[in-house]
Amino acid sequence: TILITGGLGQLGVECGKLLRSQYGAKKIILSDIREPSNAILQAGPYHFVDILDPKGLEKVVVDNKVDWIVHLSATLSAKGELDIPLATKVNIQGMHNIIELANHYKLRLFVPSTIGAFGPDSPRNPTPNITVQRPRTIYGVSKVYAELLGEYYHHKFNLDFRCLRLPGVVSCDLPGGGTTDYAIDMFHSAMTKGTYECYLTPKTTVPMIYITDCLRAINEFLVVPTDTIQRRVYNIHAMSFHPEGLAKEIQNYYPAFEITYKTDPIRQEIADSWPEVLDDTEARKDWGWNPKYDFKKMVQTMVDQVKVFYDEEPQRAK
Ligand code: VAH
Repeated sequence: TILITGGLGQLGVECGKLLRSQYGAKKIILSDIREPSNAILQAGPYHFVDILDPKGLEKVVVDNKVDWIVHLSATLSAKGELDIPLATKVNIQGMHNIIELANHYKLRLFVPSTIGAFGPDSPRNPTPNITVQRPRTIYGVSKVYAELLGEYYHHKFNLDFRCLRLPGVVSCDLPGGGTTDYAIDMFHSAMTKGTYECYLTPKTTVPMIYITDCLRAINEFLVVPTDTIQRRVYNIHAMSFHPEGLAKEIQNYYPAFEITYKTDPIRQEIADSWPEVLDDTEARKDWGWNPKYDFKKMVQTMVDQVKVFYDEEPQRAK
């Protein structure tokens, strides 16, 4: 059985769907600390579990004979800068609880890291797997902690810890609290308003990945035999783009779409400290990582997805 924490989040919901299609609905438990929709409840097991409650976590693991944990709960970059104590609790204490549990029951543990685990002192183009990591967000600091803790438990206790440093994930579902969310917001605004006021400057370039590629990477990496992976933490890369480039591509579908700019200094400073391109040579060599969505295919797919999103529930466009 696989337990997904952050099961109601941007990655959690879609990750649940993918893993259930692979292993069967009953084998995948979504958990979060929010009330699930009826659709979520009908799709398969859901448990209200707080990663800050070790006993509650342990009960779900024991009662359901969990053997893998996909730990997606996190306070993202921008939200973390507005509530450092929350980000510290969720991303650091939460990670500690999860890894202690995984080690106690010898579970396979996947935890995503991020381009945000690098900072202004790291090489930006490309950013290698191993380099200086001095992130300037509590989110980034907490993800470096997660990487280091995971590698430590692997070397000390042979815990099967696996981690992928993810680019900004583009998906129809709005995550909330990220710095890369502009890319998602732009599609929704292009469809519903025809204009978008971007909080980053036109040429701010960061690595991005379409959610289908991101979840396929996690799914494939989860089953790679542990002795064929050379490292516990890998960069994966798919594409890099900036707001101006994205707006131009969207105008191929919405010719009247207009973008304006009103920089948010907090999120601009975060984005400027992040890589522009991740070097993912080793992931490609060691376990066959290979993205299928390039920039144009991602935009095409997102335009179609956002259309469905509003066609299904027109009131969402209010
Ligand atoms: C954020 N979307 O913006 C997340 C992600 C790489 C960025 O970690 O914080």
